[in-house]
Amino acid sequence: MEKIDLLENKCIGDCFNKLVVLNNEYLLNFIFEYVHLCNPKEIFVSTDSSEDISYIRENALKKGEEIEAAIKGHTVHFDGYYDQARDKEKTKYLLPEGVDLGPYINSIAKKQGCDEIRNILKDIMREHTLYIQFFCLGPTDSEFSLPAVQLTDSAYVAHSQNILYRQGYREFKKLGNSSKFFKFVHSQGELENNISKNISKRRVYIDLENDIVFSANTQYGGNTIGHKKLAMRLAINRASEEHWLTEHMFLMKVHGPRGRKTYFTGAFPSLCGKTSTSMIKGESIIGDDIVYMRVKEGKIRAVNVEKGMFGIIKGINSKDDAILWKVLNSPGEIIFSNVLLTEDKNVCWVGKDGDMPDKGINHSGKWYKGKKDKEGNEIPASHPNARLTLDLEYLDNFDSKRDDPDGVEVGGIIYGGRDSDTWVPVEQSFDWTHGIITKAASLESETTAAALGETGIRQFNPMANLAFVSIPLGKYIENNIKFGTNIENPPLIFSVNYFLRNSEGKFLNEVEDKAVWLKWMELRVYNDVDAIKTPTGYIPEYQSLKKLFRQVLNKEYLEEDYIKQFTLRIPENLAKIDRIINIYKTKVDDTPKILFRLLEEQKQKLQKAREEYKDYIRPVDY
Ligand code: OXD
Ligand code: MN
Repeated sequence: MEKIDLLENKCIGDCFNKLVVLNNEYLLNFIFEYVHLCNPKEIFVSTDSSEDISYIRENALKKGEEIEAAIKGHTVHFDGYYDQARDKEKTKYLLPEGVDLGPYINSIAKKQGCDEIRNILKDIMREHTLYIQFFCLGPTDSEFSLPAVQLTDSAYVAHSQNILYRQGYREFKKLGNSSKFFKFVHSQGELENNISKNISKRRVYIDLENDIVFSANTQYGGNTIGHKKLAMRLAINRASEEHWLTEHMFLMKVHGPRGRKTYFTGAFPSLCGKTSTSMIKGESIIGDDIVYMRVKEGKIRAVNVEKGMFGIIKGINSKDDAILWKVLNSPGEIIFSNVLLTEDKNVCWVGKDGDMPDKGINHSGKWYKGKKDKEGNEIPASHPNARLTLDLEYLDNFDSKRDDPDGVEVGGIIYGGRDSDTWVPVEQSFDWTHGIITKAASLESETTAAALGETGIRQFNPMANLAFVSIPLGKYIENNIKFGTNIENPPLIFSVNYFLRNSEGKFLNEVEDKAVWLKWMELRVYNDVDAIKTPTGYIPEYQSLKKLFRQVLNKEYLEEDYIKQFTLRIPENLAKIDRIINIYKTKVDDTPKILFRLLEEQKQKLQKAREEYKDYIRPVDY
């Protein structure tokens, strides 16, 4: 038989048998189809065994996709100069005729897109080894578990996945002859100096009907690590069908008075403080990027979809990030990407303690201080989106509940973005629906280096999830509203803003202040602290913050700072509501009516307050 022969011939050692014992005809057909199309030189199939996991890591080094650094276990990988972030433009949904997901969701006609990607993938792996890996998204043996298979010809991608996701070969054994799993096909394409050469043919195409994502001619993790943002897009669709949620959120434990423990999730766009919040000193981390949430016995429970961190390294230093700093300076399995590697194999990045060396290797090749790119821009020593990839278990603040099959009960949900002029640093919504509409669905954020394109532009980014939403936006908002409305005591919903500035453009808060906001939110979950009711939500009283600043940061918190930070900016808030209403009216189909009603109500409250007070209301004036 052609199928069996082809696979058997290409499989290294006993790899073919590893596929056969899974006893899944559908899986075998899927693998055959893409082996036939991509035509790899050979195939390695990974089980959950430590030998298989090591084989992949060794291959990444042997093939030059990673370079060993000075500290044991540390390796460095480079993506191409123009392949440093998620490619939003070339990431498209393959939609059948007649299906339209709205203007925020980039798509291509299915037939045309399939033809295009098949052409690109044809024989693309002929010089490469294909790695086939099995993972479980969410904890294993759990209602949350989603099995997923990855086909990739990059040992770096395969290695990253082994660090970031729970092994799932055993889950596939349990699955039997089922077609219900996610599938990813990735090829880095033709290489030049180990860098994807055909960037103009970079594509990420998503087939929701068959739960497959194709990714080609790219190496950057956000475009290639199937189980991360590619799976997230499939899981948002799956969650919508099955009435649960997939969100772009951290999951952490906040420690309250008398040993109280409360779990929070938080949604922030990439590079806006999600990882740093989940890493706040004194608290514990379960995850820093993606959660699944389900309602179980009247409570919202959440799990970390991943087991590792693919975090931004820029700015990490011994003072602000002591836990990560320690890990980054100790032996252990860590992949650094797009950092600066010096001749003596030290890893450096912008914002690291100490002086930056003036030469080394980085994402531009041989680098020296002052080097410019083709466009005449000075090349920084490390890319602003340079990353570290490690297992969360390395962290001293790791919370072992990460792998609990039941997940953890969520007490509070936080939404935050990069907002220089509108929201106060922390605010609680009036209730679930008010929070989903005026905080989550109204989130805006200034663009960052995590996606290609200009940075610093204010953009609508509901739930910090716009880049990954795979269902009509109106439906996604409605799902979020419904999710908490039938629950007796749903989690409280908060907004935070770490990026508020004064009229001279100066930040009004210190980086570390978020630790205080977190403790205040924890107290609010139990009604342990009073708050001031404003037209937009509940804000802290000065006295409670003063006390918390002393307790948490041992810092004197001045009332004049509090006033500047918590002054309600009515013109900015009104302008924001108008922008948001306009977006939902003109660009989103089937927006739930309640969204317009609540935003209009909020507008009226703000207008009334403006008449009563003035444009800017100080918190001490209520
Ligand atoms: C990420 C992203 O890498 O959102 O997590 O870009
Ligand atoms: Mn993310």
